[in-house]
Amino acid sequence: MGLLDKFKSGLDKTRKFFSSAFTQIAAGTGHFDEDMLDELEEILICADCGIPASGKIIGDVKDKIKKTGDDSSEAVLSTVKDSIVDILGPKTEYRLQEGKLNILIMIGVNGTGKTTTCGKLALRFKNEGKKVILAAADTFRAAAVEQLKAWGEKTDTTVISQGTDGADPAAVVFDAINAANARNADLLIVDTAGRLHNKKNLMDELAKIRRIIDRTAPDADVKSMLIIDSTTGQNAVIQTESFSEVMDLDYVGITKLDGSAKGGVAVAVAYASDKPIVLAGLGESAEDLVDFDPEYFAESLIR
Ligand SMILES: Nc1nc2c(ncn2[C@@H]2O[C@H](COP(=O)(O)OP(=O)(O)OP(=O)(O)O)[C@@H](O)[C@H]2O)c(=O)[nH]1
Ligand SMILES: [Mg+2]
Repeated sequence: MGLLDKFKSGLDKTRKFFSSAFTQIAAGTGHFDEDMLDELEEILICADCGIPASGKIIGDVKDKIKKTGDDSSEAVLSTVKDSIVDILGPKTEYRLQEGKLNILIMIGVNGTGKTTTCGKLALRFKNEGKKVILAAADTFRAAAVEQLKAWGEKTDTTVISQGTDGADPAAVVFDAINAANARNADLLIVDTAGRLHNKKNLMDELAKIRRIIDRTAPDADVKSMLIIDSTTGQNAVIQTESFSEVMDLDYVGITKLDGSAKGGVAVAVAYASDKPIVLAGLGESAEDLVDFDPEYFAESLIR
Protein backbone atom coordinates (compact mmCIF):
# COMPACT_ATOMS: atom_id res chain seq x y z
CA MET A 1 0.00 0.00 0.00
CA GLY A 2 1.39 3.43 -0.91
CA LEU A 3 1.70 6.19 1.68
CA LEU A 4 -1.32 8.14 0.42
CA ASP A 5 -3.46 4.99 0.58
CA LYS A 6 -2.26 4.33 4.13
CA PHE A 7 -3.33 7.82 5.16
CA LYS A 8 -6.62 7.43 3.32
CA SER A 9 -7.50 4.18 5.02
CA GLY A 10 -6.23 5.37 8.44
CA LEU A 11 -8.22 8.59 8.25
CA ASP A 12 -11.33 6.92 6.89
CA LYS A 13 -13.53 7.83 9.86
CA THR A 14 -12.58 11.52 9.87
CA ARG A 15 -12.91 11.79 6.11
CA LYS A 16 -16.33 10.16 6.08
CA PHE A 17 -17.49 12.57 8.74
CA PHE A 18 -16.06 15.59 6.93
CA SER A 19 -17.08 14.70 3.40
CA SER A 20 -20.64 13.72 4.23
CA ALA A 21 -21.13 16.97 6.17
CA PHE A 22 -19.48 18.96 3.36
CA THR A 23 -21.61 17.32 0.68
CA GLN A 24 -24.69 18.11 2.71
CA ILE A 25 -23.87 21.83 2.85
CA ALA A 26 -22.92 21.97 -0.81
CA ALA A 27 -25.93 19.92 -1.92
CA GLY A 28 -28.12 22.94 -2.76
CA THR A 29 -26.52 25.26 -5.29
CA GLY A 30 -22.97 23.94 -5.12
CA HIS A 31 -21.87 27.52 -4.38
CA PHE A 32 -20.83 28.77 -0.97
CA ASP A 33 -22.39 31.86 0.65
CA GLU A 34 -21.54 33.33 4.11
CA ASP A 35 -23.95 31.04 5.99
CA MET A 36 -22.58 27.97 4.30
CA LEU A 37 -19.03 29.04 5.17
CA ASP A 38 -20.11 29.39 8.80
CA GLU A 39 -21.45 25.84 8.64
CA LEU A 40 -18.19 24.67 7.11
CA GLU A 41 -16.28 26.28 9.96
CA GLU A 42 -18.44 24.34 12.43
CA ILE A 43 -17.67 21.07 10.64
CA LEU A 44 -13.94 21.77 10.89
CA ILE A 45 -14.32 22.48 14.59
CA CYS A 46 -16.32 19.24 15.03
CA ALA A 47 -13.55 17.29 13.26
CA ASP A 48 -11.34 18.70 16.05
CA CYS A 49 -9.31 21.12 13.94
CA GLY A 50 -9.70 23.59 16.83
CA ILE A 51 -11.33 27.01 16.82
CA PRO A 52 -8.27 29.13 15.88
CA ALA A 53 -7.17 26.90 12.99
CA SER A 54 -10.75 26.51 11.70
CA GLY A 55 -11.08 30.30 11.74
CA LYS A 56 -7.91 30.67 9.72
CA ILE A 57 -9.01 28.08 7.17
CA ILE A 58 -12.35 29.81 6.60
CA GLY A 59 -10.55 33.18 6.45
CA ASP A 60 -8.35 31.77 3.68
CA VAL A 61 -11.43 30.48 1.84
CA LYS A 62 -13.11 33.90 2.02
CA ASP A 63 -9.96 35.67 0.79
CA LYS A 64 -9.66 33.27 -2.12
CA ILE A 65 -13.31 33.71 -3.13
CA LYS A 66 -12.87 37.49 -2.98
CA LYS A 67 -9.81 37.27 -5.19
CA THR A 68 -11.06 34.80 -7.81
CA GLY A 69 -14.85 35.10 -7.57
CA ASP A 70 -15.00 31.31 -7.61
CA ASP A 71 -17.25 30.10 -4.79
CA SER A 72 -17.88 26.63 -6.20
CA SER A 73 -17.63 23.69 -3.80
CA GLU A 74 -14.62 22.33 -5.71
CA ALA A 75 -12.75 25.66 -5.30
CA VAL A 76 -13.69 25.87 -1.62
CA LEU A 77 -12.51 22.32 -0.96
CA SER A 78 -9.25 23.00 -2.74
CA THR A 79 -8.58 26.12 -0.61
CA VAL A 80 -9.44 24.19 2.56
CA LYS A 81 -6.84 21.63 1.60
CA ASP A 82 -4.16 24.24 0.78
CA SER A 83 -4.85 26.03 4.02
CA ILE A 84 -4.51 22.81 6.05
CA VAL A 85 -1.20 22.01 4.33
CA ASP A 86 -0.05 25.55 5.11
CA ILE A 87 -0.93 25.16 8.81
CA LEU A 88 0.78 21.75 9.02
CA GLY A 89 3.97 23.26 7.64
CA PRO A 90 6.76 21.58 5.69
CA LYS A 91 7.19 17.83 6.00
CA THR A 92 9.72 16.92 8.71
CA GLU A 93 11.03 13.40 9.19
CA TYR A 94 12.76 11.70 12.10
CA ARG A 95 15.95 10.33 10.61
CA LEU A 96 19.03 8.83 12.20
CA GLN A 97 22.39 10.52 12.07
CA GLU A 98 24.97 8.16 10.63
CA GLY A 99 28.06 7.10 12.53
CA LYS A 100 26.82 7.92 16.02
CA LEU A 101 24.38 6.74 18.61
CA ASN A 102 20.92 8.25 18.23
CA ILE A 103 18.75 8.38 21.34
CA LEU A 104 15.02 8.98 21.15
CA ILE A 105 13.06 9.60 24.36
CA MET A 106 9.33 8.96 24.17
CA ILE A 107 7.20 11.17 26.40
CA GLY A 108 3.51 11.69 27.01
CA VAL A 109 0.53 11.17 29.27
CA ASN A 110 -0.88 7.72 30.09
CA GLY A 111 -2.02 5.52 27.26
CA THR A 112 -1.19 7.77 24.30
CA GLY A 113 0.77 5.04 22.49
CA LYS A 114 4.39 5.56 23.60
CA THR A 115 5.26 1.89 24.05
CA THR A 116 3.49 0.87 20.85
CA THR A 117 5.33 3.58 18.92
CA CYS A 118 8.66 2.39 20.41
CA GLY A 119 7.93 -1.08 19.03
CA LYS A 120 6.82 0.20 15.64
CA LEU A 121 9.93 2.39 15.34
CA ALA A 122 12.19 -0.50 16.33
CA LEU A 123 10.74 -2.53 13.46
CA ARG A 124 11.06 0.33 11.00
CA PHE A 125 14.72 1.03 11.69
CA LYS A 126 15.59 -2.65 11.93
CA ASN A 127 14.09 -3.06 8.47
CA GLU A 128 16.40 -0.25 7.34
CA GLY A 129 19.33 -2.36 8.56
CA LYS A 130 19.94 -0.37 11.75
CA LYS A 131 20.88 -1.82 15.12
CA VAL A 132 18.20 -0.79 17.63
CA ILE A 133 17.98 -1.15 21.42
CA LEU A 134 14.91 -0.50 23.55
CA ALA A 135 15.18 0.83 27.12
CA ALA A 136 12.32 -0.09 29.47
CA ALA A 137 12.42 3.12 31.50
CA ASP A 138 8.75 2.85 32.46
CA THR A 139 9.38 1.23 35.83
CA PHE A 140 6.14 2.61 37.18
CA ARG A 141 3.66 0.05 35.95
CA ALA A 142 4.28 -3.67 36.40
CA ALA A 143 3.00 -4.62 32.96
CA ALA A 144 4.99 -1.92 31.17
CA VAL A 145 8.29 -3.78 31.00
CA GLU A 146 6.52 -6.93 29.82
CA GLN A 147 4.72 -4.96 27.14
CA LEU A 148 7.99 -3.54 25.81
CA LYS A 149 9.61 -6.99 25.96
CA ALA A 150 6.76 -8.35 23.87
CA TRP A 151 7.53 -5.70 21.26
CA GLY A 152 11.20 -6.66 21.55
CA GLU A 153 10.32 -10.26 20.74
CA LYS A 154 7.99 -9.31 17.93
CA THR A 155 10.64 -7.12 16.30
CA ASP A 156 13.69 -9.14 17.36
CA THR A 157 15.11 -6.18 19.28
CA THR A 158 17.10 -6.23 22.53
CA VAL A 159 15.25 -4.73 25.49
CA ILE A 160 17.25 -3.44 28.46
CA SER A 161 15.29 -3.55 31.71
CA GLN A 162 15.71 -3.84 35.47
CA GLY A 163 12.25 -4.99 36.42
CA THR A 164 9.70 -2.73 38.04
CA ASP A 165 10.25 -3.01 41.78
CA GLY A 166 11.45 0.47 42.49
CA ALA A 167 13.98 0.43 39.68
CA ASP A 168 15.27 3.89 38.84
CA PRO A 169 14.38 4.77 35.21
CA ALA A 170 17.61 6.78 34.88
CA ALA A 171 19.60 3.70 35.94
CA VAL A 172 17.84 1.66 33.24
CA VAL A 173 18.81 4.30 30.70
CA PHE A 174 22.42 4.24 31.98
CA ASP A 175 22.54 0.46 31.43
CA ALA A 176 20.92 0.82 28.04
CA ILE A 177 23.50 3.39 26.88
CA ASN A 178 26.30 1.05 27.93
CA ALA A 179 24.64 -1.81 26.06
CA ALA A 180 24.12 0.41 23.02
CA ASN A 181 27.79 1.46 23.01
CA ALA A 182 29.01 -2.10 23.54
CA ARG A 183 26.93 -3.31 20.60
CA ASN A 184 27.63 -0.31 18.41
CA ALA A 185 23.92 0.40 18.13
CA ASP A 186 22.54 3.07 15.82
CA LEU A 187 19.45 3.86 17.85
CA LEU A 188 18.38 3.64 21.48
CA ILE A 189 14.66 4.21 22.03
CA VAL A 190 13.70 5.07 25.59
CA ASP A 191 10.17 4.16 26.64
CA THR A 192 9.03 6.20 29.64
CA ALA A 193 6.06 6.07 31.99
CA GLY A 194 2.94 8.06 31.24
CA ARG A 195 3.00 11.36 33.10
CA LEU A 196 1.28 14.70 33.33
CA HIS A 197 3.36 17.78 32.68
CA ASN A 198 2.40 19.24 36.08
CA LYS A 199 3.46 16.27 38.22
CA LYS A 200 6.72 17.65 39.55
CA ASN A 201 8.31 14.41 40.76
CA LEU A 202 7.60 12.67 37.45
CA MET A 203 8.94 15.59 35.44
CA ASP A 204 12.05 15.62 37.67
CA GLU A 205 12.48 11.96 36.79
CA LEU A 206 12.53 12.86 33.08
CA ALA A 207 15.06 15.61 33.73
CA LYS A 208 17.24 13.06 35.53
CA ILE A 209 17.03 10.68 32.55
CA ARG A 210 18.14 13.55 30.33
CA ARG A 211 21.08 14.41 32.64
CA ILE A 212 22.26 10.80 32.65
CA ILE A 213 22.09 10.74 28.85
CA ASP A 214 23.99 14.00 28.47
CA ARG A 215 26.67 12.77 30.87
CA THR A 216 26.96 9.17 29.65
CA ALA A 217 26.48 9.71 25.93
CA PRO A 218 27.73 13.26 25.27
CA ASP A 219 28.26 12.60 21.55
CA ALA A 220 24.86 11.03 20.92
CA ASP A 221 22.16 12.72 18.89
CA VAL A 222 19.41 13.03 21.50
CA LYS A 223 15.84 13.85 20.59
CA SER A 224 12.61 13.83 22.56
CA MET A 225 9.23 13.07 21.10
CA LEU A 226 5.85 13.83 22.64
CA ILE A 227 3.28 11.17 21.78
CA ILE A 228 -0.30 12.41 21.67
CA ASP A 229 -3.48 10.41 21.16
CA SER A 230 -5.70 11.96 18.51
CA THR A 231 -8.83 10.37 19.98
CA THR A 232 -8.50 12.68 22.99
CA GLY A 233 -9.28 15.65 20.76
CA GLN A 234 -8.42 19.06 22.14
CA ASN A 235 -6.70 17.51 25.19
CA ALA A 236 -3.93 16.50 22.81
CA VAL A 237 -3.50 20.18 21.92
CA ILE A 238 -3.33 21.18 25.58
CA GLN A 239 -0.77 18.42 26.24
CA THR A 240 1.44 19.64 23.41
CA GLU A 241 1.34 23.21 24.70
CA SER A 242 1.91 22.21 28.32
CA PHE A 243 4.80 19.81 27.71
CA SER A 244 6.46 22.33 25.38
CA GLU A 245 6.38 24.88 28.18
CA VAL A 246 8.15 22.71 30.73
CA MET A 247 10.70 20.80 28.65
CA ASP A 248 12.70 20.72 25.44
CA LEU A 249 10.65 18.83 22.90
CA ASP A 250 11.89 18.12 19.41
CA TYR A 251 9.02 16.30 17.78
CA VAL A 252 5.40 15.29 18.11
CA GLY A 253 4.03 11.88 17.14
CA ILE A 254 0.27 11.54 16.78
CA THR A 255 -1.34 8.15 17.28
CA LYS A 256 -4.72 6.45 16.77
CA LEU A 257 -5.65 8.58 13.78
CA ASP A 258 -7.59 5.52 12.68
CA GLY A 259 -9.54 5.39 15.92
CA SER A 260 -12.06 8.20 15.64
CA ALA A 261 -13.37 11.05 13.52
CA LYS A 262 -11.09 13.45 15.41
CA GLY A 263 -8.18 13.27 12.94
CA GLY A 264 -8.39 17.04 12.51
CA VAL A 265 -6.64 17.38 15.85
CA ALA A 266 -3.32 17.25 13.98
CA VAL A 267 -4.29 20.57 12.40
CA ALA A 268 -5.10 22.06 15.81
CA VAL A 269 -1.80 20.82 17.25
CA ALA A 270 0.20 22.20 14.33
CA TYR A 271 -1.55 25.55 14.66
CA ALA A 272 -0.91 25.77 18.41
CA SER A 273 2.66 24.52 18.46
CA ASP A 274 5.93 25.05 16.61
CA LYS A 275 6.99 21.42 17.10
CA PRO A 276 6.80 19.40 13.90
CA ILE A 277 4.53 16.35 13.76
CA VAL A 278 6.80 13.65 12.37
CA LEU A 279 4.94 10.38 12.91
CA ALA A 280 1.39 9.20 12.43
CA GLY A 281 -0.02 6.05 14.05
CA LEU A 282 -2.69 4.62 11.79
CA GLY A 283 -3.42 1.34 13.56
CA GLU A 284 -2.25 -1.05 16.26
CA SER A 285 0.04 -3.36 14.34
CA ALA A 286 3.76 -2.96 13.81
CA GLU A 287 3.43 -1.72 10.23
CA ASP A 288 0.88 0.97 11.06
CA LEU A 289 3.35 3.79 11.61
CA VAL A 290 4.20 6.25 8.86
CA ASP A 291 6.06 9.52 8.48
CA PHE A 292 3.57 12.32 8.89
CA ASP A 293 2.97 13.84 5.47
CA PRO A 294 1.09 17.18 5.48
CA GLU A 295 0.05 16.93 1.82
CA TYR A 296 -1.28 13.36 2.06
CA PHE A 297 -2.82 14.04 5.45
CA ALA A 298 -4.80 17.03 4.15
CA GLU A 299 -5.85 15.14 1.04
CA SER A 300 -7.01 12.16 3.11
CA LEU A 301 -8.87 14.34 5.56
CA ILE A 302 -11.12 16.00 3.05
CA ARG A 303 -11.62 13.68 0.08
N1 LIG B 1 -5.91 2.09 16.79
C1 LIG B 1 -4.70 2.42 17.25
N2 LIG B 1 -4.35 2.04 18.48
C2 LIG B 1 -3.13 2.40 18.93
C3 LIG B 1 -2.23 3.18 18.16
N3 LIG B 1 -1.13 3.39 18.91
C4 LIG B 1 -1.32 2.76 20.09
N4 LIG B 1 -2.53 2.17 20.12
C5 LIG B 1 -3.15 1.41 21.22
O1 LIG B 1 -3.31 2.25 22.34
C6 LIG B 1 -3.17 1.51 23.55
C7 LIG B 1 -2.16 2.19 24.45
O2 LIG B 1 -0.90 2.12 23.83
P1 LIG B 1 0.46 2.08 24.64
O3 LIG B 1 1.55 2.02 23.63
O4 LIG B 1 0.42 1.05 25.69
O5 LIG B 1 0.43 3.52 25.31
P2 LIG B 1 1.47 4.15 26.34
O6 LIG B 1 1.58 5.59 26.02
O7 LIG B 1 2.73 3.37 26.35
O8 LIG B 1 0.69 3.94 27.71
P3 LIG B 1 1.30 4.06 29.23
O9 LIG B 1 2.58 3.33 29.23
O10 LIG B 1 0.25 3.44 30.09
O11 LIG B 1 1.45 5.52 29.51
C8 LIG B 1 -2.78 0.11 23.14
O12 LIG B 1 -3.92 -0.70 23.18
C9 LIG B 1 -2.29 0.26 21.71
O13 LIG B 1 -2.46 -0.88 20.94
C10 LIG B 1 -2.65 3.58 16.84
O14 LIG B 1 -1.97 4.30 16.11
N5 LIG B 1 -3.91 3.19 16.45
MG1 LIG C 1 3.79 2.51 27.86
